[in-house]
Amino acid sequence: MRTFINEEKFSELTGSAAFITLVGHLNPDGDAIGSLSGMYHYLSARGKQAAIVLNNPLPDNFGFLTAGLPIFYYDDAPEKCIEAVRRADLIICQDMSAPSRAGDISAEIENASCPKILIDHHLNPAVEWFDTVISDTEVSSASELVLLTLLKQEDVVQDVQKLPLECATALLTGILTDTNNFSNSVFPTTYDAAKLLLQRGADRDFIYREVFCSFSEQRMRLMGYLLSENMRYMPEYGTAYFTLSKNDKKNFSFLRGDSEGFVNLPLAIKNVSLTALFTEDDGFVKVSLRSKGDVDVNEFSHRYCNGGGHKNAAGGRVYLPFEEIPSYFEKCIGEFFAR
Ligand SMILES: [Mn+2]
Repeated sequence: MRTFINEEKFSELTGSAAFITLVGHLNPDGDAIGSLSGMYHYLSARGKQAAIVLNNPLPDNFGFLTAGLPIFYYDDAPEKCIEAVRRADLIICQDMSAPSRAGDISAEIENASCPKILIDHHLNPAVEWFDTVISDTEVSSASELVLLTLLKQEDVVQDVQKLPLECATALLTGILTDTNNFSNSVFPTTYDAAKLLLQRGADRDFIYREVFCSFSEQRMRLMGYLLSENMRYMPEYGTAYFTLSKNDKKNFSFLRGDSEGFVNLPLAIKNVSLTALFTEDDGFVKVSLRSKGDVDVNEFSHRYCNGGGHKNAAGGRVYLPFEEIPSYFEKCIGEFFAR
């Protein structure tokens, strides 16, 4: 659904700002950093000063998008993040539906008096916080929506060659990651966007290698262990899930980002249409959910996991002792599919 598109207002607000602060969601993913890095390179080429503010760093395999950028993480340097928000003439939030999704910097963003823009593809954008909202749920990613927005700017006017190469690389990375390499959330426009970015010179093979083929041996062994030892299959509900404990992480020298993509694996089982990965954290259990077809994990997460997202991809948190997760989840699944 297109709730609101206003490229003219985007043009006006970015045109009159000298320093622009770009913000993405907590636990940033490839689309968050792809869309932010893409926007950063576009604004830089237009002579704007900009900074990127995130709650916490990304997995190392996205280092090729962050190297050399003025990017601040609240976990490492809260004062730099606060300064970047306070000195901004304009704040652009991307790949997040509300300021609260930014993590510990949220209150600063809400209190900032400068204009704010939202560019996002999630359901129910919190429009009340923003001066203009560019929202479309029928695109693959925030990165695709950033591309559509930039193509309409008067210095680009549908000529993708006018965008910096680094911008094209970053936006294609966001599309590749949010669609899991074009396997989900792909719309006809997504291929058009990818075509334009390739024509601009983005190197798909390079991006694929960096993002999907740069993990450690230990990560591969952890994946094998989870699939063979921890995965539980509930054929009567077309559901498969696994758990990742702190102990498992320790045994396999877990690094941030190592479990990225694991939740998708059981979807390769013919009968499975809902998968979940539960990861033990401090004081809560992180939940990742994926589904095929009409099974709505956004709804599942709202009902049982204190979260949400998209129909076929959602996240959340459960506040239960880790060992109680299997019985809780299996009860929820029985209830969810009984309706
Ligand atoms: Mn996204």
